Amino acid sequence: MKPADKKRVLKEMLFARRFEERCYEAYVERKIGGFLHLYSGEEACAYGVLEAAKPGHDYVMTSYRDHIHAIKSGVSPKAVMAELFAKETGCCKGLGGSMHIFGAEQRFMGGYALVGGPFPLAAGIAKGIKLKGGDEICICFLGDAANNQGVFHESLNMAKVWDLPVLYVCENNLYGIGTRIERSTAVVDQYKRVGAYDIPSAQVDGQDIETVYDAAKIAIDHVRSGKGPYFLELMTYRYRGHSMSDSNAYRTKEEEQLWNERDPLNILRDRLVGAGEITVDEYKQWDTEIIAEIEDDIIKFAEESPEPSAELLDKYVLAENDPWVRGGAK
Ligand SMILES: Cc1ncc(C[n+]2csc(CCOP(=O)(O)OP(=O)(O)O)c2C)c(N)n1
Ligand SMILES: [Mg+2]
Repeated sequence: MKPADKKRVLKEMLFARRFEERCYEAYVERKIGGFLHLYSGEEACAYGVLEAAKPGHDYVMTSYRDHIHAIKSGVSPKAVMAELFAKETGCCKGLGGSMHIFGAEQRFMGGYALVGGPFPLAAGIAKGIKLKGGDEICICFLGDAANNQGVFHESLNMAKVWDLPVLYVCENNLYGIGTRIERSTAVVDQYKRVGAYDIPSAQVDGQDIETVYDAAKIAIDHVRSGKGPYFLELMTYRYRGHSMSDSNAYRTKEEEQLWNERDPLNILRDRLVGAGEITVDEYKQWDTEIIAEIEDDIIKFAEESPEPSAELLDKYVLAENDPWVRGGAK
């Protein structure tokens, strides 16, 4: 990554952190309802991989922990926040909510509530790319526990049989809700599991964005050059509970402390400060500006936007009523 890109992406990750923290507050204020899964602590995964990809050209999908992947894919933060506030200006007109962020124009093909649901969908998109002969790839981010779903095996098997242009990214945060990986999973190193399907793979530190970026470059080059699927495992940690309804009582303070010391933002910030690329004051200034932007621009927009009108209730139930579907997928 070039120094200028490192600076930009650090600022983007800081934005993501503040965006998610503000979501937490808005939930406590009851401005956001339903489920809310936050990504704080895992930012280097989405930013590192998507920095190495071509968002808007490549297709991206993930689980319910989806706000930041959508934003890095190009969905406007205002449209994401308005969606969380269930407002008509949201990216799904306020009808989807946190787990169902979508951006057709940006080729962000969704957050999904069903654990493992995106495995076969991503293979399907990749099959479509291959049939059409484009150089796009499909990038599917999912958690570690998702790999215990049957569709993991079915999808990876066919992805290899058909040598599909799909990159599976496993964000291994060591937990599926409150269950630690050793208690649910026979082979804890996830990258080893895809050897059963002859899919190349790697496991790297998901807290250091430069490591993630370098590993993602290799993975993406492999997939884009027509060599078939790749599986990238990123070792990471979420700071908050699984969702807002999780009291997060199953992890030790010592474990949390260890991961806090490997904060993805601090790792990159300290490196850039050490290299003289930024100063601590400059970083603090960014922080102040980002917090203000989120409040004055994004939250204000979401608060002031109208609720979905009653006419919208059945408009998007059938695909044939959706203008985007009628117009044909882009
Ligand atoms: C098919 C299905 N089974 C169970 C659930 C309940 N559930 C929601 S999240 C989750 C754990 C998923 O953990 P992981 O894949 O590691 O992702 P993380 O939340 O850690 O990012 C479970 C079991 C679900 N949503 N869908
Ligand atoms: Mg997990």
